[in-house]
Amino acid sequence: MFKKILVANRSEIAIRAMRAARELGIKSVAVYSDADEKALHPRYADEAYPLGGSHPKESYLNIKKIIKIAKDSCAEAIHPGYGFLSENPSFAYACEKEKISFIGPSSKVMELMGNKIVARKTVAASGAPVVPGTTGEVLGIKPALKISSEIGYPVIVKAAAGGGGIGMRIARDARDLEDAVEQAKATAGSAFGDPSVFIEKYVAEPRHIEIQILADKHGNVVHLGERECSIQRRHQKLIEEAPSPVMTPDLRREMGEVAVNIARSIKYVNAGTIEFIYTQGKFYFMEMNTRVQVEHPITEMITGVDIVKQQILIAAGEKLPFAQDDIKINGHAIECRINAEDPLNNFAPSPSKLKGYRSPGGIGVRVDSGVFSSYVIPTYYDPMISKLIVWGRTRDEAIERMNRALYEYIIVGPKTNIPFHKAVLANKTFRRGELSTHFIAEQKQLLDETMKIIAEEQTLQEKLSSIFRSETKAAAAAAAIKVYLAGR
Ligand code: MV4
Repeated sequence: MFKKILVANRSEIAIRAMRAARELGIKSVAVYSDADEKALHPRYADEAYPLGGSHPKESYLNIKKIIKIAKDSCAEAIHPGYGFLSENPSFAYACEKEKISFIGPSSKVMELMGNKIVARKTVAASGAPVVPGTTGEVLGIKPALKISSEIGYPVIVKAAAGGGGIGMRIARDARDLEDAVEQAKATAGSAFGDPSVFIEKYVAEPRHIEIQILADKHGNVVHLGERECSIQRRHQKLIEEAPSPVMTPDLRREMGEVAVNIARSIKYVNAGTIEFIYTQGKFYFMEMNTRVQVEHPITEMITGVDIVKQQILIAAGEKLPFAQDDIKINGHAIECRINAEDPLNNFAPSPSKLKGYRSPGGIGVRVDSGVFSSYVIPTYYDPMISKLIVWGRTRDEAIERMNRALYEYIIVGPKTNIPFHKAVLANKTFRRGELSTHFIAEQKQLLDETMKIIAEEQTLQEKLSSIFRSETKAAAAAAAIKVYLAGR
């Protein structure tokens, strides 16, 4: 087992990884940027070293510095978290070269799945269903027109180096196609330095359902069921839940087996996620994520498996301690991403000082965060304040519990998306579980509902702000809670 690992990330996911390390008796090394000098993650660690600079390029994306700190501090492994360097094959390769265990797959497998054309080909060869479309790169408008008329319009043009929706273009008919290909190529070229694109039939109102897998170095692969991630806005997930409202035991077995086969076919090692789009009982492979995902806690809540701990154990060469039949799904979990952003101003980031902060608690509530009262949210990184995760015996209980937890949350300072979450949870279509990736775009009344909720809570928020302006910290916290509870 490792004695010490470095966590090459910040905020809640850095703390998440260090918590797993601590439970395993492993020392943790944090790295931090100038902007994160007062953050929680360097304090949680056993050792912490500055990266210098605040911009991601100077700090959390600086491969050389991170590798040097790992070597100087004698860390035997690096956990990359999500985002930043987590899916960068050059970083995984640098670790391999320096004989540092990368807590993730090999750089080769990461590269394979990073190219969506190669991933699509590889995965189709494993027998997994892919959306009808091109076998490889689209090499001109003539073959693009040919394949598109064969599969039928509308089609979607996607960047090989893409993911997260960058460089995607929909073509409604043959007249649209040339522009779509040109624009997709241009965006992909400037965003990724790789203009290659491919074409798929466009699936109109899909759900985004993903399967969590774990694969060890001994050829054991299991899946931990699915997550429904359809509630997203411009490719930013907002609410995730597990299980999916449309899942049945048979469909889970089928999607799970497909996901496990994909992992086996590429000799995958680490936690991983196979993303599918789902429509009308059918599902198709989209992408594979080779990192731990933001929303992994909902799977932990319904399976009892510590996914990050398993990542570390897998990297250390341990065998998975359970087989597929040992994995049982228990109850329902929901995650709301709590962001410092203004839902009434196009969700613009609203990073500022947390003048007052108290997170919810009680039965079935988990808050993963890297913030605290008086913390200043830096402008350099994504403005997530926390992940609020609840568990309930049923979906209805989980929804009510999330609602209750959102109402307990005190955040004074930045604008947050909490009122928007409350609006989604109250939405009848959401309550019926009738979701698609277009849910937020279609449910236009959500913003009006959000505005109403903000108006209703304005007096309360003003009282809280004035308390935190005028009183000493301890007195303010006590007074805020009193006002807050009276405000219900
Ligand atoms: C699609 C699609 C419809 N048809 N592919 C978006 C990002 C990338 N993960 C794949 N994406 C999509 N691919 C076909 N053939 C619709 C989407 C899509 C989407 C997928 C998952 C989650 C949110 C989404 C939002 C808009 C579009």
